[in-house]
Amino acid sequence: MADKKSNYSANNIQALEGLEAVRKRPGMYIGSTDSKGLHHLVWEVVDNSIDEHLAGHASHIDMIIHEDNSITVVDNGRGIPTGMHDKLQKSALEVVMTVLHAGGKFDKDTYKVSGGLHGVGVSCVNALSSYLRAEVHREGEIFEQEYSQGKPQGDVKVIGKTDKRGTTITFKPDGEIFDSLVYNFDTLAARMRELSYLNKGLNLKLTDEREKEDDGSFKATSFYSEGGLKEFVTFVDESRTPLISTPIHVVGKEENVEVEVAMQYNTSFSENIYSFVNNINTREGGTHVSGFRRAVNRVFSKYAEDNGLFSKLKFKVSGEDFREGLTSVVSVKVPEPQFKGQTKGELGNQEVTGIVSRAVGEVLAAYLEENPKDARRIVDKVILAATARHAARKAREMVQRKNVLTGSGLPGKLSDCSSKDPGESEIFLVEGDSAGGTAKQGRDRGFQAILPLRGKILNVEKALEHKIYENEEIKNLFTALGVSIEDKDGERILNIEKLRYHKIVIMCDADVDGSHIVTLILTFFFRYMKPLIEQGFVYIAAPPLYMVRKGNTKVYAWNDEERQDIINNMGGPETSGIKTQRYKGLGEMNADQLWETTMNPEERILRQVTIEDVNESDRIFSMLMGDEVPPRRRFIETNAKYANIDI
Ligand code: 0RA
Repeated sequence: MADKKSNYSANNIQALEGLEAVRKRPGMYIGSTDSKGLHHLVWEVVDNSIDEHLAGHASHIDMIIHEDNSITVVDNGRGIPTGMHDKLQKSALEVVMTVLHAGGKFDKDTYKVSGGLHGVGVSCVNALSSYLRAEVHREGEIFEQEYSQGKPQGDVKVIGKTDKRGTTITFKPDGEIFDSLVYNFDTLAARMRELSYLNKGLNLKLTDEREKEDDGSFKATSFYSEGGLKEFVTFVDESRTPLISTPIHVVGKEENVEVEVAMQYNTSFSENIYSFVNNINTREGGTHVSGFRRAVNRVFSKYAEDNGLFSKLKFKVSGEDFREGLTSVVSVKVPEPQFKGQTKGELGNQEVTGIVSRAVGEVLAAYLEENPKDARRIVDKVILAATARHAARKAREMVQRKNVLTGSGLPGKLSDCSSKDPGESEIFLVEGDSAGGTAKQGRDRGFQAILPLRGKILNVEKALEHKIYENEEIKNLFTALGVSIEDKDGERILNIEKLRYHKIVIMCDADVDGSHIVTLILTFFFRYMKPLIEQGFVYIAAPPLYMVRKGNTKVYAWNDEERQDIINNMGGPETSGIKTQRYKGLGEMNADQLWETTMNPEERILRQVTIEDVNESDRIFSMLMGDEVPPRRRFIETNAKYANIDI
């Protein structure tokens, strides 16, 4: 990579705010001080390295997780400037590291990740680290400065000569700030994989010094993508069956906005859009996604009309139908992005809609003309989607009308609670009638309802939609919960205004079968009642695995460690004085025990189901519940305990 003579001068950096503010209110700057915030620190540093890549100056980024959970990020960019800052009479390096927002705008022509969503700068990371060391290779010399909680521990020192360029940042997150200090390899690796697809030609490497491989080397993984977004789409669709031979690829540029899109149709029923602005995942979409959808609707509608392909249909084809089974990655680079929405995960720049729509429309129209066979296959799929949606709507209306006719419509199997206040009411979805019976005896009927479900509920991932609404267990679920699906402008909307319980608790055996059933139920919620998960109404009960008994004393344990501790505390080892009972299922507990351990709000453990990453969850559900066996086996092998599905 050519080392362009940089036009940067140390004086371009403006001093803004002190770092005390960051330590006082870390949440304001990095979102939270939990594990999410902890990982955010890494991305703040990496974003700067990515900016160097976007500006054409860096080809390699290495990340190391050290044994003590400190992190090193190495890049071969230009290196943080080290010259004297006139106004502040300090090295620019010190200014970048200790002054909030100092790392900001230098050359406006380049797209900056760090000007986007994250953008609080590497000085924030410094403020929130008990220790940080910056090493810069620049203009033949190696510079170094160390800090503690953002405060320099000495001046910038020259510690040697070098023929390399780049920046190395090592930091240890401050235990006074963060609740959790342990980095997750998979979380870091997943984002680095994503970054490699988004930045083709960039080499990324992750090393974990906490873990050794069999040959004694540290656990490590590297990412590099030649094909960029096309490979991204192929990767996320690995467990789906493609409809066309290679993904459709769009590259365009207008008014300084760069557009890149890759899209692939598959035989599944869901739409998956991954969208990015300056490499940042925009989970709530925005103007770039609107532009993409607009182009897909427009181009396919016109193509189908022009060729008379919709002429026999007795109903309208909706936007949703055009996107069923469509996986796409929409990535734009915008010089000055505006982010909106609750989590600032939505692009607001209006001009981007038209730019993306034009770029995608042009390529897509040409593609359909040039590939008539693929075009036909896609249109057939769209017609199928429209037909299925029509049938599903009819089935749904039948079920919902029947409920109106039969009065309250509550299922006979439901043992409802007396309270009518959803805010205090809970419903337990229990596997099987026998466990259902125990739960019914054990519950507090004032606010706890029980709905037994037949063993394995329908795998909605494989069933046709109208079959789903005709399924007895699923009908019961809809009516018991008081929610319904309605059509609005051809899109399905879940109406939860009449939701009857604000805690929906899935209660299954703590074994492989039980977790399979939990997964089936979660798949259903994820596909058809996602807002209930998003709003935090869905939980998983955690029944104990063991009861340790000594005389009349009974203590429950939720894992092997706890069990051993209890045995030790009772003066262990296990004898006929001290005995462990392994609960294989809920059915082995009597009503009192079930109440005491799993249902009583004072004692129980409930795990709230959250969606951290919609797309990743989608991928995992299709894999776990779909047809392809090898990816599922791989997933289960790597996540096995029994697989704890962490969505
Ligand atoms: C300020 C200005 C320039 C680069 C950087 C900061 C920079 C920061 C980080 C953080 C990690 N790696 C980094 N690489 C560069 C522009 C420098 C120039 O124009 O020479």
